[in-house]
Amino acid sequence: MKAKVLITGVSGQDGKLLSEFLLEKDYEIYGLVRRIADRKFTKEGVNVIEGDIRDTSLIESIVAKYKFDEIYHLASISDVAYSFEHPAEVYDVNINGTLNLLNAIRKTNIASFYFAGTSEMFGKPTTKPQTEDYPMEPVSPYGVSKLAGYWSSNLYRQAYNLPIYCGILYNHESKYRPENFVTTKIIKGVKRYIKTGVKFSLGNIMALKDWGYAPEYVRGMYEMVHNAPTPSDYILATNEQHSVKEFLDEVVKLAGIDRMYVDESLYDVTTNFPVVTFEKSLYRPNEADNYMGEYYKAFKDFGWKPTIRFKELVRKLYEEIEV
Ligand code: F7E
Repeated sequence: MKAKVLITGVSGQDGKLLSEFLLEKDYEIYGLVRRIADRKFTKEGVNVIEGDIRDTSLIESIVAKYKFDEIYHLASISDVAYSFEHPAEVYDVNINGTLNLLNAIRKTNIASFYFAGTSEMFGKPTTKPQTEDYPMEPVSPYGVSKLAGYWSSNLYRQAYNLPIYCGILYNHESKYRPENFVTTKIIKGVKRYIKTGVKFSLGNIMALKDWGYAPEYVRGMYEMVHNAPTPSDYILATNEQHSVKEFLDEVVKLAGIDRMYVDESLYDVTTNFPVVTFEKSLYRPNEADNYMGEYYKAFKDFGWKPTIRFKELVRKLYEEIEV
């Protein structure tokens, strides 16, 4: 009999990539979507279940009915800027959604549960690289909500001896990222400029991030759940740090634009047109930055390491993302 897996958030970037990855293996895959209309964003071969992660009795009944072997809990509101505008909604979905699943698995035998933690739980690190033991002091409602989910997952692991694995994933990108994330926004913005001459805007380009290639990170989730010696917390990252400005410069270079920064804009030297303007209105009330993750524990315990480094990542995304 095939193992049964549930992916919550199956229509998001990581959900789609994990579906692709597991479809190559011998799994019966179930995916939770908020609205049945989201079915079109899921991969063929995935059994779509409609339901709100906040609906306690529905989540309990789904988990009891299907008796999944593995659950990858990826559903969350993951847009950091949005979380400042709608903190209550973000807390509700990200915290209560996680609690619903944790309570449901307490009542059912399950081989493993994966919780999608994030570098945003660290807030504004003052030293780098960060390890799993680095103090967690989030600086956005999103980070706070994820930390509540992370501590709840740790608590249920310890209190009820449950097989719960927590990833602490740094930024990971792919062609499935929508344009509200900066990597896709930059690539689409530059490609649109080339086609139409229309400029676009960015916020704080000095933020320092650790960016990896998302397909490698979903492979990491799977390897963690299957090969870690005991349920634990693991950073998946590249141990490299680059600014948003470096990402922008690489993309502009790939597009063949000779650039010049003047005041609050980036200009195309050949045409003398602005390509990007930098707007204070796009800054976040509190910027989480200085990210650089040490992935040694994941490497030591189950052999995971990223192979795609910054320049290759930018080039791949540039090739894969269309306007
Ligand atoms: O921002 C800066 C922005 O929105 C990256 C999520 O997956 O990774 C992601 O969160 C940086 C930030 O991702 C714009 O201020 C400048 O410093 O692509 P992003 P994120 O906020 O880092 C973490 C690990 C998660 O867990 C999240 O769920 O870029 N930035 N100008 C901008 N960002 C956006 N979105 N748009 C701008 O115009």
